[in-house]
Amino acid sequence: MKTLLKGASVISGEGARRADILIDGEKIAAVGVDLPTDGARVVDVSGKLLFPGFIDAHTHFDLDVCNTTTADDFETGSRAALRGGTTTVIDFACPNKGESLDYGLSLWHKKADGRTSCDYGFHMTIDDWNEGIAGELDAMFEAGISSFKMYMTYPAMMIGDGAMYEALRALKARGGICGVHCENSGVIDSLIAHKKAEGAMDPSSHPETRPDYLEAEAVSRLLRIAQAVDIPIIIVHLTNAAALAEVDAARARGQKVYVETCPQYLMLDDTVYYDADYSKAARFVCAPPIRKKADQEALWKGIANGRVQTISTDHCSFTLAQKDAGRGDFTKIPGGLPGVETRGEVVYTGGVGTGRISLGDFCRVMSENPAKLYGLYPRKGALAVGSDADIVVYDPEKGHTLRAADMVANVDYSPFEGFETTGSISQVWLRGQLCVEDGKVLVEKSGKYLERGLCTL
Ligand code: DUC
Ligand code: ZN
Repeated sequence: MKTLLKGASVISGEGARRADILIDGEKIAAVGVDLPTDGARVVDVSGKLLFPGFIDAHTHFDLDVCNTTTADDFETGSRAALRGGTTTVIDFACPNKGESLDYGLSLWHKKADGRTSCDYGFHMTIDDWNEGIAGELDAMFEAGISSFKMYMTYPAMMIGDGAMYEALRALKARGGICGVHCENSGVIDSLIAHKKAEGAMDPSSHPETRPDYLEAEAVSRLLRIAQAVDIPIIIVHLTNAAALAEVDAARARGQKVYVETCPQYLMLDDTVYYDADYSKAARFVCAPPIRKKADQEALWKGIANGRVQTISTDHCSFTLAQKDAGRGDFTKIPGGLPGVETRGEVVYTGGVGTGRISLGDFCRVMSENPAKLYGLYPRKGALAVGSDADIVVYDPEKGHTLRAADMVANVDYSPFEGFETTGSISQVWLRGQLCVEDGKVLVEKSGKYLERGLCTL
């Protein structure tokens, strides 16, 4: 079955060009001006922008956090992703300390296989370092896992500097790459203890105990550890100008560093934590926390001048009832925000819509760079002959208002409630199948597990 998407602008990291796209089965068969119909079904997409399906390389579906489980599992989270133009997610398989990587991988396959509506892969979390884990790395690469995650905070998951050095050495030997959550755990714990002693238990204590410079300190330390290993590194969910300056310094001494940020750090500021209504403030609790307006601008500039490579969501959703667990103790608020359903339209609006970034920049951070970074390019991240026909049809003229009530994620609020979008997603194609049209999800659970190769960015 052939389909011809006719009359749109096709976007790549280089910018826009007028072209039609011919889909044959699951793949793109041709891209060019005025392609012949040749018996294909013709879909008129004139006036629209065609992007390679968005890739969200940072989701947490069906994850146990803070004595509860995320509101979105693979079924609801991936359906929300697809509705928002995301045709590939890479979620974090997360064995507990003491469990094997193989156990973690099998568990994540059980959570995801047969239930996921977009294509998916897994990063593997390394929260322990010993001979057993080291001995499992080759099998992880054979299973298509080429990227890993380590934490510099959260006692249940963090790994010390020495262990991180050893783990990075082992990854380097295999061409692997690692994303790291950077926050200074020890000082944050002390700041929390002081707030508790003062009786300052509201959500506003959350950002005050996790300041930007303690993220920057961890970024700086991680980058020196990566320097000792001589390995490229990814800073996940980087939030602020001081942390980005540490990346600039490492790059100036010749290190390869990739930076990911998230829509909440680009679009929201820390005044959200000071609402007198507990429920309104608690819904924004995530780590690292949302920062200042000046940090937003630094991140947008970083995208425009190529210092920030990708925007993922860190989608880790909890209902307002789950967020209620922290009334009277901000440390008990489960940390994380929903965002997988809104990333495309929010980033388009805040970036392209305001002129802060170009269409090419948008395509790079949403699709092309994550595909290269995580070993999926050019199967994903490109509208090119032979690539999977994962296509977002974006209508730049038809804005709308974001409302949680209209969304399919399993969560009763959106951090972007009431946000007016510039343009909207009108269709989403996954491997040649029209899966979303005008906000309706037409096809579910047809996602495939992706075995990934090495980073090519
Ligand atoms: N931060 C959050 O807020 N939630 C999930 C994991 C993380 O790093
Ligand atoms: Zn995360």
